[in-house]
Amino acid sequence: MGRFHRHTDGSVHEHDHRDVGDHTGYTQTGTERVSVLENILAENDRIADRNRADFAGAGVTTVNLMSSPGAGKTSLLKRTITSLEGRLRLGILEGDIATSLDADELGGLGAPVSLVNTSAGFGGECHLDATMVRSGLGRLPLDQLDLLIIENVGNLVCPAEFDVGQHARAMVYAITEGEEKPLKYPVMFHACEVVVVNKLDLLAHLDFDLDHFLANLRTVNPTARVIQLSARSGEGMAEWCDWLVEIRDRTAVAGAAGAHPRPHNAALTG
Ligand SMILES: Nc1nc2c(ncn2[C@@H]2O[C@H](COP(=O)(O)OP(=O)(O)OP(=O)(O)O)[C@@H](O)[C@H]2O)c(=O)[nH]1
Ligand SMILES: [Mg+2]
Repeated sequence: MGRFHRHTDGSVHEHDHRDVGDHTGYTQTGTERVSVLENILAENDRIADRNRADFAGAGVTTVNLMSSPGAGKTSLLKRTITSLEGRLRLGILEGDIATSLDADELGGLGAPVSLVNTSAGFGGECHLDATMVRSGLGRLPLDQLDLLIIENVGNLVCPAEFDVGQHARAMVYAITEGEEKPLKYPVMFHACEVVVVNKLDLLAHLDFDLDHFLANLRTVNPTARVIQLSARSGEGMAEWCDWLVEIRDRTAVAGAAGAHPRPHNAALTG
């Protein structure tokens, strides 16, 4: 899938404004490309709204967890399943291009896991979209869950561009990735309300400048909650789990009031 995205700019526009990029360089197919991409996004949003309605009907809160490959999503989820035991009934939708490796790792820990491989009928896409998520929901006992965490495909770009019906987006960033990543991949860092800064156990062994990273993050997302964590040592897990309980409580209250708005979307023009 080529690079495109949508941005919501409520201060200027009264409605969602789609930005599918400048396709004039494609002299033969520019117009067709724009309209195909707009159709794809519109269809995705329709399915995302259906997912959202189903989540509301089942009373389940959904978090879309994203990161670049290897930042530590699965490691974080393994600890999360055991840490939340007795507090929230958790389910996992595991997204990967191929293999059941992560789903197998997470299975048997006490949470139901549904695997969606994008190579199995979805063209091997580098992200989950709303239809892919929907395809995995039937394998989960949604009405017996409080919280569903979607482990998106490892990729620092495309996953942030697709609404899958989630209540909140969170990301894992590993300190081995370099301080400049928020500036180079602003859509992802901007889209998330929580940034888990992982692999802190390695801090003493790297020349990573945490303050520099945090300053870069603040330039693209001044309000993101930062949770410093090590999925290896367990440091920071309590704060992460408290946030999950908090988002669960927040959306449950909104649900009781009948409010299920489409959440804030990736909002940077490229
Ligand atoms: N030292 C250290 N290693 C970690 C930590 N978290 C994860 N790792 C290691 O980082 C590697 C990748 O972790 P995963 O949890 O598989 O990362 P992921 O984001 O799920 O990867 P993909 O699903 O492939 O995108 C593994 O070797 C983990 O053991 C951490 O906090 N500290
Ligand atoms: Mg993983």
